[in-house]
Amino acid sequence: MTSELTNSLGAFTRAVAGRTPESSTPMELWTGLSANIVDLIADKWEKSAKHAATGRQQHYFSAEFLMGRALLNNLTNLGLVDEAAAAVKAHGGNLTDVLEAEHDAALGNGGLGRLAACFLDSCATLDLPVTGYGILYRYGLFKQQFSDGFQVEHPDPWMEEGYPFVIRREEEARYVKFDDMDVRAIPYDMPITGYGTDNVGTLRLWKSEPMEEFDYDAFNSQRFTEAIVERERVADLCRVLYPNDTTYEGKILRVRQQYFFVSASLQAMVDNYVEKHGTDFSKFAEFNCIQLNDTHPVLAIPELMRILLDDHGLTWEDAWDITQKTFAYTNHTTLAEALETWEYSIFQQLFGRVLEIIAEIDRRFRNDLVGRGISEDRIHYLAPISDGRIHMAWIACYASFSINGVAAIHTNILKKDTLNDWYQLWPEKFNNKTNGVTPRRWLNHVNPRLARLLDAQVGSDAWVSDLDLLKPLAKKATQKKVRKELIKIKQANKKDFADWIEKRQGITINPDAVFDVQIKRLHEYKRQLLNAFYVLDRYFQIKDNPTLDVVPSVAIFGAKAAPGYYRAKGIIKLINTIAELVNNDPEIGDKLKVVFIENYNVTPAEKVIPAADISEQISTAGKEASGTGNMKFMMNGALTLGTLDGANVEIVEAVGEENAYIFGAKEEELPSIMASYDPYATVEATKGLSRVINALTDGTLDDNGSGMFADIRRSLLESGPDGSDIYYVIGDFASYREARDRALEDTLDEMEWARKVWINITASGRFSSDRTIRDYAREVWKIEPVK
Ligand code: Z15
Repeated sequence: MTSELTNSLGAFTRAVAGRTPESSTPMELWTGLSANIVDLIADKWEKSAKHAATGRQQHYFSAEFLMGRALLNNLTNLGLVDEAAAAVKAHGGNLTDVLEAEHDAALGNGGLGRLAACFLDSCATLDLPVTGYGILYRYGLFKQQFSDGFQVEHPDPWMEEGYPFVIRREEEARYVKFDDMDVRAIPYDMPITGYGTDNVGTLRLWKSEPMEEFDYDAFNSQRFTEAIVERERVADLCRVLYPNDTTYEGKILRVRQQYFFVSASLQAMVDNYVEKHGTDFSKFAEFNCIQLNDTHPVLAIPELMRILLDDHGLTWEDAWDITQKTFAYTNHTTLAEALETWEYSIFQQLFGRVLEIIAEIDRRFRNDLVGRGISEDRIHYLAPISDGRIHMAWIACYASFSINGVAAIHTNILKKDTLNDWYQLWPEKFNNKTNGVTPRRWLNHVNPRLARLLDAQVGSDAWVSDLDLLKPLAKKATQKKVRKELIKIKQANKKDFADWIEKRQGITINPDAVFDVQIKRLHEYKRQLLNAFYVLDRYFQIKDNPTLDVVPSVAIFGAKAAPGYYRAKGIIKLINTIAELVNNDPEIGDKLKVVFIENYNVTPAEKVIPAADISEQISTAGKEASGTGNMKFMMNGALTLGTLDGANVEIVEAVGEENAYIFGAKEEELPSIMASYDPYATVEATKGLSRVINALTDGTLDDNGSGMFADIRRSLLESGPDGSDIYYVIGDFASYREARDRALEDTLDEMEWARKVWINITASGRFSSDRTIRDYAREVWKIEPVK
């Protein structure tokens, strides 16, 4: 009997590709199958949206949503994986090839964007009335290529071949006005399915278009080219995702993007409110709440004020009261270079009225604080406008009823340092919401072997939407059978990864070696350099003593550097250069290999995480707000080799110190350490380290004359603001080496290692984004599931 999908798939490939499924390419089959799936979702989606709109709603504003692939996720949620495989097969194709044809929707840089994607998944699964709002970037995060070991960036036109998972909603278009241009904002809605529920959420991504498709006058005159240029200027707005993670760039296009998407989103929200409740806005904040994902959408604060004041005639007091009850702000970093401040003159040029409103917020803020007896200096520092700049984080802190950090240690640092003044003023606003990741994608989908073991142990797949069900299984760590199963699963996953990377990059690795993985954006504070130095040190050790008995390991990296971040790019070149040296030395063989996954993204993460033995989470203590990769590795049975930073602290708390490898200076120790830190002397005092550092410039490693390696060396050893090893790479090296050596040795006792692995997996429940979202829903958003 042919299934429904088998019958319908042909109709969809004919519609989208104009071909029979038999002659469709994998990409065409992907498009057809995806359109078919949207067809199957449509009715539930419509119902969910109508239903959610009747009560209190939550709105998640984010400049980034790093969604990755959608098809398999949706097939899984709908319980249609087997049927889809059969349908594709019936037409002479193969589902795996079809799934592999999908582009990643990389509308985000790293942790912040992927967190937003995990949150949407949890909201849908928990039946919560939450909508995401962002930008439909035409180009996602750049594609990374290595050329002679250097990173080269290429554009990522991710939906150019068609993308059925976003639906253009022409009738929901809005106008966004800048002082120098008006644009049309058209929403493209993406359905967000949940696991084991008919509820379907929405991600609304806005695209900019010219006010009128054709300026006929212009087109019919000599101004033809100008008319085209004008069109392009508008299309420019959403053209590209800015590729900086945790760094701020004061580009005018970027602030345009920010205003564009928050203005369009707020207009839609306010219109919906008026439609349901009329123009009495006193209940606006009862029905609507907005979470600001970092400061990128903070312009929503003055923009809501503008809409209420100018479009609906509210008084300042009423509008401000509503605004203060509507917004909640999440901070994601303590790094000073990430704090957004915009030049006053940019705001003057783009949106004078919004600036006027910010100036009034500023005036009232200053009065308010004078009234509280705060000193002039502090007021000046905290004011929305000071020294010719607009301070987005300060506007967020002042106007929001909730301010949260993303891990316990991070929230504490916010309270005691970064946002201490605000904490003193309004302690009740502060709360912690430790991040989480969705176990649907990051366990069930990426690691089917482990998922089936968990099914068997739990007695059902209930753990997929209730990860705390794994907790009582911890005691099975004593069972030999479970541990043997675990070992087999990891071996099989490693074999899969080895095959994948061989096919993708032509590098052969031994699946029996220990897989040690560091995948994240390239940043000095994340200390990929520490990892690279370890590898180089080990290489020298083996060279000095070829019979040295080492545990074979593969150091696996994946990282993109912001295109303008010179030193990060130098570190990429360094890792590739070390890889070249190590991998081509016959004396080294399988003892040590280095793999740099090119074009690291959500999909490569899905391939490598289930295969990892060791999870590198080695940021300088106090610098990584939370980290979320750490949680994905834990769920998949990799042990954390890390500092007491971000959510690592809570991971260690959950598994016990004996089930992780913790090293390095602690956050509270670092200020006094750094006060008298002498990196040069520390190099001298650390066995093997001077050889490693010297290799940067003594001819051992060749940076093709770029000067990048000398720059890295300088950043560590030279004194001055750009030197002095501010991330304490040299200082933590000995302690890191000891911990990593110990972890490698410990893998030799396979059964004992498997015990630790099991403890990690079964303790990962609190790092499910379902837990995080329940906490937001209960404590901040005040929303209930809608059935
Ligand atoms: C970003 O990915 C993060 C923070 C930022 O301020 C920006 Cl602009 C981008 C990351 C944090 O570095 C990471 O520690 C955290 O886990 C993640 O946000 C999600 O909260």
